[in-house]
Amino acid sequence: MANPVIITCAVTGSVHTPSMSPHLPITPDQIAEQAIEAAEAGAAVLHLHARDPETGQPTADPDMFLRFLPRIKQATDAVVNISTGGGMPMTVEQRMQAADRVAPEMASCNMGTMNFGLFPALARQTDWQHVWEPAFLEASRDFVFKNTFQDIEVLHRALREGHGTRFEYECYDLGHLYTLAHFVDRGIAKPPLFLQFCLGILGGIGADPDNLMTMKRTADKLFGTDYQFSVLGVGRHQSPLATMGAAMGGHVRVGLEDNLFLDKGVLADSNAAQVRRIRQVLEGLGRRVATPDEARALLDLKG
Ligand code: KMH
Ligand code: ZN
Repeated sequence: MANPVIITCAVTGSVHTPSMSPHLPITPDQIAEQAIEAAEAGAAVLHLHARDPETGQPTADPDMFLRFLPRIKQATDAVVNISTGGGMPMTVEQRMQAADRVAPEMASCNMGTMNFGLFPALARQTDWQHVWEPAFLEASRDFVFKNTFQDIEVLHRALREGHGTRFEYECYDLGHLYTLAHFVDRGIAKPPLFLQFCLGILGGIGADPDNLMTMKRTADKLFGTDYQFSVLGVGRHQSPLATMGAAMGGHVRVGLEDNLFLDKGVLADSNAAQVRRIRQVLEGLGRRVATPDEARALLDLKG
């Protein structure tokens, strides 16, 4: 029987700006409320970033995370996943501070240094057309998303070995799967692995079904049965690629971090709206949505 499907909800991220949607949660209260509602709608995992409530800019300040985490933990049983991806232009040391303080069950680990086109630059999505946004293009132009071998190792030493945290391995291209295999070979990354196939970031693999198949085939080759995968397509690719991933036996990620819309031209009025939508699709496919404890069992989380 197929595993239940883990829905991860990435609640706010660090790329979209408050001016793009009035529904993007920014303040600690908004992040807590939307995260709780997403969990109630069926998200077993909450992927969390923090923002400065005054400016809306991403922040790595652990105290800002601590303004919403206790509320989320008190109200839900969802797995808390703290981003170590942070936002531009934080250093890796800054990006991992919050996870190091909180010792979460899960944190993200980005599997390679890359150019990272802030995707709203390509798909601002007001009508799901690709709209070129000069400000975003400019911001992405000379940005390097730094995730060196050393950075990945430092994250494992601090979080995996230090706190028993497991990772959402963010893989934006095929090479990232090979990098992960290298860390498995060295005994630094340990199965069961939770791979997030991230499709559609400029600088990474494009968002199309053939590429998703290739990511999956490559992961099969490298990791055999010792892994679970989830699919994240950015912007308008979110729902179709998540659906395809689930049909292939994978898990799904939705949320306003990756896509602001619910339908063409219609902003999602909350993260929960996207969770409810994908849940409906999954149940229509005959798949059951995983509870947080089922996610913990599948991914061998510390609980
Ligand atoms: N924004 C996503 C495409 C992280 O937070 O570590 C990838 C991400 C990175 O979620
Ligand atoms: Zn993130």
